[in-house]
Amino acid sequence: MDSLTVSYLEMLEQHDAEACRILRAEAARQETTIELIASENHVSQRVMHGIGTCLTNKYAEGYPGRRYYGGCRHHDEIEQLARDRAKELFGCKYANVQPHSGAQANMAVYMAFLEPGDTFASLVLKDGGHLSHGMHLNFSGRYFKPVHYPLVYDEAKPDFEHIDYDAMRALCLEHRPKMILCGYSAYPRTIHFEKFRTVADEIGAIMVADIAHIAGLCATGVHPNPFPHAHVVTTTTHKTLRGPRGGLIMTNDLELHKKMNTTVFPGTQGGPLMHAIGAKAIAFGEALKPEYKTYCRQVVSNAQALVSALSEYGYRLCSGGTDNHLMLVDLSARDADLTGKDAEAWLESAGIITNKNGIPKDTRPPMVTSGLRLGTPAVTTRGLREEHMPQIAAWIDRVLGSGGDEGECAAVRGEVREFCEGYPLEH
Ligand code: DSN
Repeated sequence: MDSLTVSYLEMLEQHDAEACRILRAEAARQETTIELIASENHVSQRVMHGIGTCLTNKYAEGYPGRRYYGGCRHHDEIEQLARDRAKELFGCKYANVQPHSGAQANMAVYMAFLEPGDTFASLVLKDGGHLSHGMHLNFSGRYFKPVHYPLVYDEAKPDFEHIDYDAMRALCLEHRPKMILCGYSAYPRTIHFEKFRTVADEIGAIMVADIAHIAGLCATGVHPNPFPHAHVVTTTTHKTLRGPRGGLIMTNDLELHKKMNTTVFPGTQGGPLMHAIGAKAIAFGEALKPEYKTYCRQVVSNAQALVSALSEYGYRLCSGGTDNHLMLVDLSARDADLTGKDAEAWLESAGIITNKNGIPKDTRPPMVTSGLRLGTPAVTTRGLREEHMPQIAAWIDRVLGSGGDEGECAAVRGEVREFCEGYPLEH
């Protein structure tokens, strides 16, 4: 735990022992477990405390220079700083840093470019897409009409379980969506943004890249940047980007920018979370430093090392491996009866935090699944390197191979706890 958090908790204890106990317990959980959820990270002290500032006290509806409340001078400055740093980071002309989350960013984009009932193209959730890319219970599936492009499902093909770009084009020519969405939550391979743009131009559609997962990799050139191909880029700020929880929308087109400013506020949000915007500015500043690029490279090297180590135990990696920070493990190749639900629970009891995840053609429901999604952003922040990945794979296999045996899980829990002591969460 970092020193500022320690003093904050000491102070809180005097005023609210109950809340303090919960926060201490969560801090201890994070300290003593290995975090492999691909969408999570450990922020720096600067970002952690950057979100708990006096900026939270202000209403600042509107945008810098045009607010609906007085007293916004410093809020204008911090929002402009966040915007400027985002633009520099991704090499684009316009940024809106107000979305409260990635889903909110996407909602503003849908509202800017689609009318209710309009068609858009995306990847389906179980193939690696996101809730806000057309899931039937989400606003995106309820008010708009998704058509889903497929992966390559033919095992004999070298690009098995990669995006099927030819089929994506055919689907778009048939349905003529107004918007083509790419960028995913559980897809481990490089995204060829230019192929989406070519099809978007053919049918006069808007091309949107939701880079929530890979934002940090895109910003540092470790994954291709969606600019200049995408008309619009949305992202979260808290995954590989290692900032506070939040969203971001970017574009190179002034007219699109103006339209989306309106659909963020007043379209879908009220007062911006200025404390979160302050922390975004700080996080973007960190991401502009050379050491962040080294970090992003290491994230991918660690993911590839974990893929190799898991393969040796007989696990099948969907899409044949990874080019980014995450991997999707098909558990059925190791044990046909093993579900993602059990694997997640057993690993958690051993101090290894993961999430169950559907795999392409999964026959099990989303709360059960046949897959496990793993990612390396958090462990890399913690200082782990390629040489540590075989140990993590060995722990995973011991737990899963034991069928969740309580004694074995407890033994691994002890080893994980001891290991974590060597990599404290202060950075
Ligand atoms: N829930 C996030 C993830 O885990 O990928 C996506 O929003």
